[in-house]
Amino acid sequence: MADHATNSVTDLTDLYREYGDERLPPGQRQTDRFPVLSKSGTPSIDPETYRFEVWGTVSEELSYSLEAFHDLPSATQRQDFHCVTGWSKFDCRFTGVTFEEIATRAGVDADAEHVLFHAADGYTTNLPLSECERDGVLFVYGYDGGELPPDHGGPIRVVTPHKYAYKGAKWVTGVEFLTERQLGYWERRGYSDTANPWNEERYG
Ligand SMILES: Nc1nc2c(c(=O)[nH]1)N[C@H]1C(S)=C(S)[C@@H](COP(=O)(O)O)O[C@H]1N2
Ligand SMILES: [Mo]
Repeated sequence: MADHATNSVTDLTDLYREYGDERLPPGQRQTDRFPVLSKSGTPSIDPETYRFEVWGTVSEELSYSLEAFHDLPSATQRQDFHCVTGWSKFDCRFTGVTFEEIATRAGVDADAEHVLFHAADGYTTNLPLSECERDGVLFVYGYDGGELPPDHGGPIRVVTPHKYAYKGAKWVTGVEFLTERQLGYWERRGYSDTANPWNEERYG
């Protein structure tokens, strides 16, 4: 794994300023714990056979082993984390590979407009491409200087600090680029597709 100590930390905890004056979104309460929320428990993932794959409207489909993924250029960021069920955790330190890095390597087609993230537990979640192409959307494998724990989505999860956390797939196995929107697991079950915490976009 990349040496976290040598990565300088980019502070993204001020991104709330795009949406207003309050760092804590309305209706949220701050917690120092890091609760675990999963639709169906933590899947068992064999790090030897795990693959991180990219397909769809790209010029080059990608498939990384965990080892190869850890060798990609990495970034460490300080971010806040907002769960739609009402808790927020400030100042999470995440290390991983930026969305931009992966998109560049895949060569995203000009007509790609949407992204569907796939996960090992059958979970999916979607975002417009433009909402992925920004600082903070990170494929995370390190948390607070250590490995990302399995319950929190290790070996690799997505984080989306400008959205409720259900937009960040834990145990991510695939990134699919699309010309048309395809709704994810919770988006099909009534959660908001836009999911902006500062507008309290909780339900669709
Ligand atoms: N693969 C997968 N990713 C997921 C989920 C899930 O059930 N499966 N739950 C989502 C929800 S609703 C939240 S709030 C966050 C919770 O992340 P945490 O367990 O690390 O707090 O993961 C999101 N990503
Ligand atoms: Mo959630």
